[in-house]
Amino acid sequence: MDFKEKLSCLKASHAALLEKKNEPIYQNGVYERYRNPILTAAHAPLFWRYDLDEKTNPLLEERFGIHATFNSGAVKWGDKYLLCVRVEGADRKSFFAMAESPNGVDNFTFWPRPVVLPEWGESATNVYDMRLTVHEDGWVYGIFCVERKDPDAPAGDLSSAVAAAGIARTKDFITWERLPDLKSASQQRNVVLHPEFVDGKYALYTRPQDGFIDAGCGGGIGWALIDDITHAEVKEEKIINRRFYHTIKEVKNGEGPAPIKTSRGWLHLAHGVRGCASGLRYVLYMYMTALDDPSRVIAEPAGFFMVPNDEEIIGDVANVLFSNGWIEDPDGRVFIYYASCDTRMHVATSTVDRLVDYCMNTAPDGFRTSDSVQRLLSIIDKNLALEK
Ligand code: M1P
Repeated sequence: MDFKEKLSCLKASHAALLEKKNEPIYQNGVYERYRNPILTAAHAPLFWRYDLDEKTNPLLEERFGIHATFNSGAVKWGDKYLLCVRVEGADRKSFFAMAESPNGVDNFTFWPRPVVLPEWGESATNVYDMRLTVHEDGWVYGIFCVERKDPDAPAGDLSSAVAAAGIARTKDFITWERLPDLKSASQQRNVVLHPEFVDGKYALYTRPQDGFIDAGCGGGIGWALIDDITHAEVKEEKIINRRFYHTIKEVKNGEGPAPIKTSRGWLHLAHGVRGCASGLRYVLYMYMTALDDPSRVIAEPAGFFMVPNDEEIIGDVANVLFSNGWIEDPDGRVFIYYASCDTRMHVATSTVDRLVDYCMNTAPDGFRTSDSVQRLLSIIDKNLALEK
């Protein structure tokens, strides 16, 4: 095939991928999972990956490898479903790029250019996992992890890093104003801005951690009120959603997207991590907090909300589901955007009513096998009584 033929084949298969229709394939009453990943590395525009000039690239070779598209922030903007996607190149560096869909479940298309994020402080080695919050102050905030090499790492240790929360804000997702990184006594990842002021202050869900990977004594998902978002500092932090022995969040947990406000309380989506023979296993779980105090947990179903299914279990970092974006439509429909294995993006749909019902009417964890049996027996007895 000559250059032109090769290029036209590439264009045809890329267009077919982007136009592919999606459909729900699994439902358990709480949510529907969709058949196709909504964004993969192959969705990245051809003009990102190839030099399309025959004179300089006669063999039509890729010049910029895109490896993965995952952990995306999400927002409804006008009539578009927007994702702020973590795109990872072949060089392991992540960057953000916006993608949009007309219906939230398929036809996701990247905007032509990636987000150009202004630097703050020492230039970041890596940035990732942006949570978007449409705040009542009128800005859309993006809080993301900023990774830099640990300056105190012993010579020869090329892995130790320091994680901090970077903060930027925008009104169009093209121009971003970078604010100073969150000042905190500990390292931070999975930091999320609450959409409303609380006691007249900005409020953050945090995840204090002892080291770059190790949540250590961090305890779980934290809560901190911030006086000035343009110089954000964690002065006091309390843990509102703890890790527990022998649960899906034994090793670590972290807030997902900004919570959704409902008439019964704030809906939260989070990830929990446990260790097993195949390494760390990341699953999604939900909880709710009080309307009058978003830091007070009022419901938390036992166990996971979603785990990686057969196809989702394999990827760059196996056994991982992670979500940092969801969208509530005015009709109450909720689009849950989640990534599998740090590799690709998926969608599941539900409604605010169904998610609240799930949180309020699924029994909480009793932390003992005997309690699990009692919970099961109460469902069985009730159902069997219906048949009499
Ligand atoms: O590889 C799984 C996830 O690991 C980290 O999450 P956490 O800080 O909770 O361990 C993040 O790097 C995340 O991006 C990644 O998906």
